Amino acid sequence: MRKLLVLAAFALAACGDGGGAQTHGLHVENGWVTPTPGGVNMSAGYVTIVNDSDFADRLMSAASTRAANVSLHDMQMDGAVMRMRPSGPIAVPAHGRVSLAPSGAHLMFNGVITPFTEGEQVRVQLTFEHAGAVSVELPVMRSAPEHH
Ligand SMILES: [Cu+2]
Repeated sequence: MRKLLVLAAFALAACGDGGGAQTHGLHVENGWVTPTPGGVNMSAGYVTIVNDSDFADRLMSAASTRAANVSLHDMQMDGAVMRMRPSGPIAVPAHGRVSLAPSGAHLMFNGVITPFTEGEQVRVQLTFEHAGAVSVELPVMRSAPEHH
């Protein structure tokens, strides 16, 4: 019975979906990706995921037509050295927010096809366990945008 109620709530949330990067009470803000100067074909992307719903969700994967693949990475200390490595799904608590930010979790673009240049937007599809696919346009910036 509880499961049915949860499903009904998701259906209601879907009806209220205003489009854009908001799905099931979940939205993405302050996103950006780093430029790929001179032959570099890797980029890091950062987003803040805001979950206004009563249900926890998880970011499962990311993809973009601009790169061969996009993976979820985090940073870990390896002795005295900070290294990045693939992470599992990124949990987004109910009524919570998670920030992917420099020195922490990020989206890793490998095999960037055409360079990411400052001032343009890179479309990225984020796939959540419950909210499904959320498409976002992330500006190419050298450093994090000001928070509003
Ligand atoms: Cu990485």
